[in-house]
Amino acid sequence: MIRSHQSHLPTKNPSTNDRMPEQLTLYTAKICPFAQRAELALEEAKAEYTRFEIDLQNKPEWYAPKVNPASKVPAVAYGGPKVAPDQPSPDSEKIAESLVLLEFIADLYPNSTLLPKDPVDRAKVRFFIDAISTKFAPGYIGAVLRGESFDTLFQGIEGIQSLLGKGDFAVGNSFTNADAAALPFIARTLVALEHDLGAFPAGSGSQAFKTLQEDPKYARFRAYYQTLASRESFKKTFNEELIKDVYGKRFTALRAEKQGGK
Ligand SMILES: N[C@@H](CCC(=O)N[C@@H](CS)C(=O)NCC(=O)O)C(=O)O
Repeated sequence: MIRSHQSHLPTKNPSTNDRMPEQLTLYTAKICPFAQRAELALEEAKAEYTRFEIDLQNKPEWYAPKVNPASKVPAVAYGGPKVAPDQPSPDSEKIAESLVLLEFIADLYPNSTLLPKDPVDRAKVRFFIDAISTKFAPGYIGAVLRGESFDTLFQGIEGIQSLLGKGDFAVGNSFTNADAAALPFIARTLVALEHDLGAFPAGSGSQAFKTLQEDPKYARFRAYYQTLASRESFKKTFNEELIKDVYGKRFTALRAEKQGGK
C-alpha cells in the first residue's frame, strides 16, 4: 500500500486534543554528542521510542540508503508501520540533524518543557543553542579533538555563563532544548580534561580541569553542570566509561605518533 503524505499527520487524542505521536525509531551512537542531544530530548519528553545503536566504525550497509544519506547519527524514522529498526520502512519519514530533531521532538511533545510557551523564552533557548554551536562546540573541538589552544574553550565557557539567567537551567527553571544541545558537549569536555585525554599535550587537560573546578570565576558553570548531570535523562544516556575508553585509545595513539615523529 502506498502511504499518502497526509496519513503521516499524527492523530489527535480526543480528550486533550493533543497530537498523538507515531512510532519513532532513533538511530544513534553512545559516543556521539550530537546523537545524545536527541536522546536527552526524548527522555525528557518521556517519549516512547526505539533506540538503535549504529556502530560508526562499521556502519550497516542499509543505513545511508534507507535512513540518512549523509550517513550520520542522529537520525529518526517516524511514523509508518512498526518494523525492525534494521529493516526501515520506506513508509516512515526520515529526519536527521540534531538541532532539527530537537525542534521536532518539542513539536511532537508540546506539553514537555523542551520549548517554553513564551516567545521571548523560546528565542532565548534558540540563542543559547546558537552560542553552543558557534562558541562552545568549536572550543571543545579545537582544544580536545585538535590540540589547539584552550583559549577558545574558556571563552566559550564564559560565553555560556554570561547567558545563564537566575534559574537553574539555561533558560528558566526547567530543562529545555538549550540544555539538551549543551550538555553532551560539556560532559565530553569535562571527561576529556579530567582524565587528560585529548589531542592536547599531556598534563594540560588536567590543568585546565583544575582551573574549571577551583577558580571562583567558573562557579556558575560548575553549578549549571551539576544541575544537568543529576538528571535521570543524562544518567541514562551518558556512558562515561565508554567515552574514556574511546578517547583513551584515540589520544594515546595520537600522542605516541607525535612522540615518534619528534
Ligand atoms: N550536524 C550533525 C552532525 C552529526 C555528526 O557529525 N555525527 C557524527 C558522529 S558524532 C557521525 O555520524 N559521523 C559519521 C561517521 O562517523 O561516519 C548533527 O547535528 O546531527
